[in-house]
Amino acid sequence: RNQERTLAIIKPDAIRNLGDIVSTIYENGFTIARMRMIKLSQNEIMYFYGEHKAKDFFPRLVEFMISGPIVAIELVGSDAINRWRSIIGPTDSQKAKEQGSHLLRARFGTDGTRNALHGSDSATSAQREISFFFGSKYGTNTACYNDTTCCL
Ligand code: YYY
Ligand code: MG
Repeated sequence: RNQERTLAIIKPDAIRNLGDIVSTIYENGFTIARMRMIKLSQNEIMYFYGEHKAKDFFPRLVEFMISGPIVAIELVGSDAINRWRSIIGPTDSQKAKEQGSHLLRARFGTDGTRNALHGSDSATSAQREISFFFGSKYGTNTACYNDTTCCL
């Protein structure tokens, strides 16, 4: 009922916790449709987070996200978009720690940049972000692998 898809990302600071995070995903009744580990280029991260390019934290965010591989996960579940965001908690991991030690950003994140996990914020974002990493169901993805012009 009300099945949705959303994009989760395990960020570079939480890759070592992949196992615990996958367990938590299934404990919360989600299904993993697709998953891939990838190290994105600077241009690819800048494109992915394009909505934030004018923010003061953008350079810090980009540097962090290219510091190591990430794991992109297409999640399926009821009310998946909002429910995944409530499971990870607020953007700032310190705030997450105040709200509850079970929150994934409380468990695995450090601060407002190194926050362990991503979750799409709307159906429109989810569709764009899933396509970025996985493309159409059977075709190739639209993410640019080698700094090609689609990214900037
Ligand atoms: O959706 P969410 O990830 O919770 O936060 P956004 O406001 O979309 O920001 C995206 C990303 O940018 C956030 O996960 C960490 C980083 N960031 C930051 O480094 N410093 C901030 N003050 C705000 C966000
Ligand atoms: Mg966001």
